Amino acid sequence: MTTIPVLTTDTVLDYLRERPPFAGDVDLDTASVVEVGDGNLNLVFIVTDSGGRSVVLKQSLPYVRLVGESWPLSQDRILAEARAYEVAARVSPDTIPAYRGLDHDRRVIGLEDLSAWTVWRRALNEGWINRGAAAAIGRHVARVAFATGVHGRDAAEHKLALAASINIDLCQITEDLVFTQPYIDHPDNSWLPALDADVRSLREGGLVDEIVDLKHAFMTQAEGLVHGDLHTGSVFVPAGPSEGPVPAKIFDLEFAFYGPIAFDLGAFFGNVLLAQARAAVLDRPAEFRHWLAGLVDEAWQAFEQEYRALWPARVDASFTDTHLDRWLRRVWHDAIGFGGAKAIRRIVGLAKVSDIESLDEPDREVAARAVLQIARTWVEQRRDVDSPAALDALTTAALAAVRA
Ligand code: SR1
Ligand code: MG
Repeated sequence: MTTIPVLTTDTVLDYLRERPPFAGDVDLDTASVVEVGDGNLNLVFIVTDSGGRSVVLKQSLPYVRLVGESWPLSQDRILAEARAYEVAARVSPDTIPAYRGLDHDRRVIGLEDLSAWTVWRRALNEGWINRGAAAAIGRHVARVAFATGVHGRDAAEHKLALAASINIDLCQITEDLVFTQPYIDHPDNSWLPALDADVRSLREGGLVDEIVDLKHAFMTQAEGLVHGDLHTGSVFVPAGPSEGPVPAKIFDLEFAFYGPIAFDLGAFFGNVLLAQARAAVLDRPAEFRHWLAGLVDEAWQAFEQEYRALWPARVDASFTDTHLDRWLRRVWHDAIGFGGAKAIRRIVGLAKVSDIESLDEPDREVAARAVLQIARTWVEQRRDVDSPAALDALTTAALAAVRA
């Protein structure tokens, strides 16, 4: 594996002097640099000048940051991210940070600085309401799905783009961490001792068979370009609570590949469940809990509405309206299943989430147990849950028991 030299806070300004397009209108003579990457994989630098102008640079490290150099990982993942930003910038520019392009040689991309915004997971942890952000996610997924799938794109172009977008290493991470490791004895798994019986019971009954069905769909259902890791830590919202609707900006696109459209929606649903479990054990105000309970509906309605609005522009008229209805129904059911799988992995496997991990241990135990139980129901009963209201009824009833 070729290793490309990594940037440091000391070398970023000289690097930008060689690459004026990234620097834009930032005055490099007065600029300072901070490294702010708090994700699991990469370096993220913010460069800010004395006039407050700024730019973000993201560079892939040659290893998994969360684990260290013992887990090498190709820096080519930034190429997948660049491809995905190029598509999103074309079809959904209002739901991503402004994209400034790729430096292929150094595996760096340039992005708009959104550090005045907040990562949505942090806002949810604080108990802030951000109306409209889930709808932005639904619209984003619909636009990218339609533009890159065979409904909205010529079949030959779809096949060529699919072939050019394989993302083997990062898909393997998801296959392992989401669909395999939580259900076997694996050294990267961990959970509270009090949850031992809960975790062991995941391997009993029919859950594993359902999970491998979802894994198979993830590995084979190359419908369109998906984000691949669309959790609430991959979304910026304006900082602080808000009364009116807010925009949302989706970032961290390095897991992008041609996969099931339901996977991105499911990733979001599963992370809403994690936020709901936190809100339940912390006994957050009813307004916040009710708003959380409506996020799956908000995202799904926006997705369906946007996709139906795009439908008249489909490139192949042989796709009937009945096919659309059936396809949407299948995406809905699969999204519930993927949501359950994505929630379970955050309790059992490598790469936990602050919604749960920042709770005191007694609350963490209760919240984690609730997530496991509800997520299992989502996976096992997904084909019988016909609407967001039905999913919410199931989830809210289980969470009420937690609060009681
Ligand atoms: C080893 S990477 C662990 C996780 O970080 C990313 O955010 C993905 O969710 C991945 O599964
Ligand atoms: Mg990420």
